[in-house]
Amino acid sequence: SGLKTGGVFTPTKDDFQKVYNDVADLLENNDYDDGSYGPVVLRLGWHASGTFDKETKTGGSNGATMRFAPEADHGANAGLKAARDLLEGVKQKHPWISYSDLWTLAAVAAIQEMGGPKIPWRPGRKDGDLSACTPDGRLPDASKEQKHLRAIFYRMGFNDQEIVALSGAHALGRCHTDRSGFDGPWTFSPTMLTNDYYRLLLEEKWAWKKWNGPKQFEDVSTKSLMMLPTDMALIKDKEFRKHVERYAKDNDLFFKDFADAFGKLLELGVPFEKEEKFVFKSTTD
Ligand code: DDH
Repeated sequence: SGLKTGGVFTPTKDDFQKVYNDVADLLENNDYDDGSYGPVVLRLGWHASGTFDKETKTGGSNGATMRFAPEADHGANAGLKAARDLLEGVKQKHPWISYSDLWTLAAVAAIQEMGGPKIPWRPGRKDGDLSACTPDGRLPDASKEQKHLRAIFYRMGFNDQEIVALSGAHALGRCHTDRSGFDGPWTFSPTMLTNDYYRLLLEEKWAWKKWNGPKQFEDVSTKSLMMLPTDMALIKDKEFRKHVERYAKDNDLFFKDFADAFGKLLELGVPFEKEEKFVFKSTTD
């Protein structure tokens, strides 16, 4: 466990594994959504990181600025309070960890505990203040298509293949009418990470849902699954579609590329002092 040198606590890998374990213990909960906080905790890590702008080197997970009103209230972050509140108990128990390290580590735990790949992770993020909040509009708008996707993700420093790999996270969780306005899950197993998102995109027949809510697609056969306009853009666009087809055929390839891209996402703009990354034990290992 951590060393105390001159009153300063220096956490070791074991200390971070304890944080991982405490997060993992909180995820399963039959009173919440589909029985797990995993998807919303993952989304917190993604939205904390996905504000990065490579030109100005602003945004990203360093700072955990979503704690503050301007950023917490951005439309894209609606509902993420559930995840921030859940993790507050872990922060109280391990006060030495920064919120920005905690939120990204928790996203790693969520992925691994929902059957996804190991995501090597390293500490080093420091919490910032309100002045580091990013302007609204840096996260993707689900009503748009490929041009917007490229503008948003190229700004972070991702390419087409990485955009498609990251989007496979929509195998998990669901849309909530009281958060984004959209409704429903993308897959039949929203608490288990698989390549089903890609398979369903290609194999199901999708049509506009007839309702009063924002424009979204539903699967024609069961009408219980959904796709956002940005999801459908991945099969409309030839370059994107190529990767959807690769991941639909090969779950191992998806896991590998997802782990690489997600690991990169969590590190955007963070001035790390150390190279060493930790691979956490999952509770099922
Ligand atoms: Fe997403 N996402 N996401 N998403 N996302 C929503 C839910 C979840 C977009 C829009 C939405 C990624 C990319 C995109 C997760 C992870 C990731 C919802 C519904 C909308 C809308 C929110 C709600 O109503 O509660 C758009 C647009 C994009 C895009 O253009 C690419 C990425 C890259 C990830 C990731 O983690 C790497 C997860 C998980 C959820 C489910 C949350 C939940 O509460 O359940």
